[in-house]
Amino acid sequence: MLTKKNIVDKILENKSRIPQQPQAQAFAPSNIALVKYWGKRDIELNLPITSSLSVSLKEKGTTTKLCISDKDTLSLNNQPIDLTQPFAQKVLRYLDLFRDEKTKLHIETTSNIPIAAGLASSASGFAALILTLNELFQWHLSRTELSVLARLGSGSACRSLWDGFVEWKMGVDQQGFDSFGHSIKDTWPTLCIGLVMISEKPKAISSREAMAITVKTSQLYSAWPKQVADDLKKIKMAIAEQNFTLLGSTAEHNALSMHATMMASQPAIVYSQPETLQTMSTIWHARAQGLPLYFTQDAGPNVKLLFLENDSQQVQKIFPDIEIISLF
Ligand code: 2P0
Repeated sequence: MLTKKNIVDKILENKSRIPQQPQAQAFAPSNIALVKYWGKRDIELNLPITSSLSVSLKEKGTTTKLCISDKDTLSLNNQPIDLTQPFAQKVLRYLDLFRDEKTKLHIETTSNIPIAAGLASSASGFAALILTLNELFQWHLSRTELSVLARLGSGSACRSLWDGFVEWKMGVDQQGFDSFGHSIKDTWPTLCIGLVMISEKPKAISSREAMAITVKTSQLYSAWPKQVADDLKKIKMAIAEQNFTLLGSTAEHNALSMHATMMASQPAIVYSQPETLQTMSTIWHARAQGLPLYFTQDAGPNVKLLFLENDSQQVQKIFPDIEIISLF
């Protein structure tokens, strides 16, 4: 079996494993998938069964600072984190792929999005971490190489290396050297995302675990790869033609289909809460009244509204508490 270490060693051949400067810092945006990544063909390397496509949240994401230190320490949003905690273990195991044994680091990570609430915080987290390592060790790697390395931390992190629309091509290589994000050049300055926060609590089941159960046990999963292929074509066409109805309806249908595959798993995986369904119902009602408002939902109960800038006021009338996120 190929390990993460095998892949890192190939990419970092002849590159330094010790810091070249005392500290470094970088930011990476979070991203929301319009066509979702759900299911792996290689669990160790986070290689997906399908491609996916996201939009980055521009200023919402994670800033990571790494400083050389005499021992490892970690803080999250200025709170020290016990290194035995699963979050710290995940970060340290990832760092160990890249550094020599003597290098100890103080890791400061701050995020302006709720952690573990289905808002893709691990995506921006690992993307920021690999960008910071690239600086600290002065590797001068390309965005594509960094995307491959970010994927080893968390699949969706490979899409957080760029602003705007990003496609993650699944690739076919066993080692995953052709499985990385690439930026789609088209912009859409009037496209908006609104966050309807239903819960900030950490999810009951990680998406990593939920994906594995879905692939293994859901009979509906066999229909998913074909749907993703169809949805990707539609979303790319929608972006190229700035066709908002096509973008919104495709993203909404893709998210609901992903959740349907999960609900058909054994045990069933249900991320929605009563308020999630209530929010969907409100959206469908508004749409029936003529408002072009759509949604997407990730591995959590929160709902992300999709709408155009011109409709912001109308949307805020219905959802007064939403946070509107600029994308371009
Ligand atoms: C996505 N999600 O495309 C999908 C939609 C959640 C629902 O990517 O195991 O944290 O680290 O590769 O990237 C969340 O999964 O999973 C995710 P790992 P990741 O955004």
